[in-house]
Amino acid sequence: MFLLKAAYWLSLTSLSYASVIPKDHVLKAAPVERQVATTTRAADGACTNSPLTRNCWSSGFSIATDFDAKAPPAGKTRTYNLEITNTTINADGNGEKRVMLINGQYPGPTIVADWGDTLVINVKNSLQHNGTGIHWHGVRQLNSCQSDGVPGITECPIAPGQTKTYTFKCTQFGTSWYHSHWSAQYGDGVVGTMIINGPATANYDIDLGTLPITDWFYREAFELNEQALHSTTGPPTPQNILVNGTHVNANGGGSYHKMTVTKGKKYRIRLINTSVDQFFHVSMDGHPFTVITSDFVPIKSFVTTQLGINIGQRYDVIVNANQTVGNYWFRVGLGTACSGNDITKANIPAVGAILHYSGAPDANPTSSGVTLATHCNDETSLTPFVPNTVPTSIIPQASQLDLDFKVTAAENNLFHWTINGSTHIVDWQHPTILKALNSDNNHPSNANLYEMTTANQWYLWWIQSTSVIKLPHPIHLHGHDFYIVGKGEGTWDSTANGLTLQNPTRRDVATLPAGGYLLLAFPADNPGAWVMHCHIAFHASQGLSVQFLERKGEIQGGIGAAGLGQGCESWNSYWESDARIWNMTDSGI
Ligand SMILES: *[C@@H]1O[C@H](CO)[C@@H](O)[C@H](O)[C@H]1NC(C)=O
Ligand SMILES: *[C@@H]1O[C@H](CO)[C@@H](O)[C@H](O)[C@H]1NC(C)=O
Ligand SMILES: *[C@@H]1O[C@H](CO)[C@@H](O)[C@H](O)[C@H]1NC(C)=O
Ligand SMILES: *[C@@H]1O[C@H](CO)[C@@H](O)[C@H](O)[C@H]1NC(C)=O
Ligand SMILES: *[C@@H]1O[C@H](CO)[C@@H](O)[C@H](O)[C@H]1NC(C)=O
Ligand SMILES: *[C@@H]1O[C@H](CO)[C@@H](O)[C@H](O)[C@H]1NC(C)=O
Ligand SMILES: *[C@@H]1O[C@H](CO)[C@@H](O)[C@H](O)[C@H]1NC(C)=O
Ligand SMILES: [Cu+2]
Repeated sequence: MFLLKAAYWLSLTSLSYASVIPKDHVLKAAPVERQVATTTRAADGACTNSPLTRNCWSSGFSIATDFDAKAPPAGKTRTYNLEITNTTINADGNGEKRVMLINGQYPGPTIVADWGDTLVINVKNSLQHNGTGIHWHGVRQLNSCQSDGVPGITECPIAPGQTKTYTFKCTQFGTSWYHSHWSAQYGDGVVGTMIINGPATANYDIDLGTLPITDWFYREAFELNEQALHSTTGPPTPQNILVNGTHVNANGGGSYHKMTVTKGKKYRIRLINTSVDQFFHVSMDGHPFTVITSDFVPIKSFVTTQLGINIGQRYDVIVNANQTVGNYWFRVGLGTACSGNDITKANIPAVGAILHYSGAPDANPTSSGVTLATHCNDETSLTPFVPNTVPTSIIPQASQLDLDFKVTAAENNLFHWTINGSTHIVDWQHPTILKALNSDNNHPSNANLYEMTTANQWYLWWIQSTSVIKLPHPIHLHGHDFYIVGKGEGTWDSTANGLTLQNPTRRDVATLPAGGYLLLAFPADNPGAWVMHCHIAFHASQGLSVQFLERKGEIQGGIGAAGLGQGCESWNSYWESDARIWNMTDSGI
């Protein structure tokens, strides 16, 4: 099955491909089957990236490059200015809702760079009464942890009126998003998408860009978060979903997002789940997806009629516009096995968006499609294109992190998740890396801090649910991709049975199965302080998080550090002044 797929895209590259890519980059090619290209453009003999040679990039760099080892060295510097303001928006025609937006847009501007470029992003906090901090989801931040954007871990929050500059190199390529990491704030609109151009494992003609899918609540995120913190019946449910920032609503208003295509071309669509609390399943009527990435990791491409996407996860897919000219539904189904959503009960034509062929009438589709799944489990068969092996020796050294919860009746039934008995609460005024740079090793127990001390040693983290509340949790790691060595229901038996050490799935968000375990491995190859947390915003606020302090003595003053102390001075003077009208009520992240 896979051989055919590999042959498929290799067949679309020119014969001179092998002679221009350095030898260690030449793929073990399966017998090449000739196929008719869907585009009129010819293959590029120089092996630069083009519709028929998406596996190429530039001299010495291709889809076969080990991006842990190197990235194109002399990239451009690209500068973005983002300003967060307090405003209102009517995203789905249901009426104005109070939000916090980036440059007045929802989603915020798409940040675009090439593999190897350096991004310089100035974030101005123009809110009157909130701090902020922006995290560039999935970006490795190699030696630039000061730009990871997690208040209380890698910075003090940006105080009202202040600007912070984030500077980092794009060592990987693909699709991602950025969002506020300051309490519940991203649920109020502080979200945008990112594209880092690079090679790909299958060919396409046109990049349609990012397609963020999110749950949409009619009430404000901070208010919902308070409700979730003091609820024993679980978080509130959303009233709608938005595809690329828009959708119809249950009362008949709003509009569908439309993607226009030309028959005969192939399109890349970058799917991102930017939800606060929704697992989605997506499909395109009559158009199977060729999946080429999971998060920032290129995978051996495969074809599927539907995909499940958990919060924070991304899949880049290619759609072949080879059907009869017309309109087709892009369908979004909810992982109703793990969450509820009012929109599933609404009498609307479909939940999703429209694939519109040029030349077709402007109308809602009448197409039909596959029945979408409702489970909340990750996709399987995600095989990284560049293989890696996790050493067997780490299995007996697995560090257990037990997941449970506690309810404090005396604090109005405050609901907290615990990891090894402790709820993660950050200290906005004393971020971990500032302490590390000041050689202050005094961390409170609710810092949930685990050290990774040995350079380049592999560590295996065993997240084990021990809770009577059995829910799937999308676990996200900063500063690294992790390798998913094992997962399952129940308790891991500590043996190697059923584990994957040869080229396991590699990504930055993985779902902990309900009531089960997740075994995540990664080497200590990036000094910094990196959080690993559940990406359900309500659960992160309820403390479902830990931080890894990795090689603390080697944390770089490096790029971005100049602002760290100054940022804390500004924050502390705001936080200790009368200008502050609210307290922190959650974990802070
Ligand atoms: C946003 O504006 C509203 C209405 O003026 C105000 O009540 C709220 O405090 C503001 N929020 C922030 C974070 O500045
Ligand atoms: C989503 O919207 C943005 C901004 O309008 C646009 O650039 C992008 O192409 C859209 N994505 C898709 C897949 O249609
Ligand atoms: C996004 O993740 C949430 C939470 O797990 C899930 O409920 C939702 O279905 C996902 N959305 C998509 C489009 O996969
Ligand atoms: C259309 O494209 C898909 C995906 O590449 C392919 O599986 C299918 O066979 C094609 N159908 C036709 C009618 O060419
Ligand atoms: C968490 O607690 C378990 C059980 O007490 C213990 O074995 C384990 O070492 C702790 N985890 C870490 C990373 O310290
Ligand atoms: C914030 O917390 C402090 C200490 O608990 C308390 O004195 C103060 O009244 C609180 N402020 C607000 C606005 O809730
Ligand atoms: C942030 O602003 C929202 C209102 O916009 C408010 O509910 C929340 O308490 C604020 N949080 C802090 C810690 O200032
Ligand atoms: Cu969770």
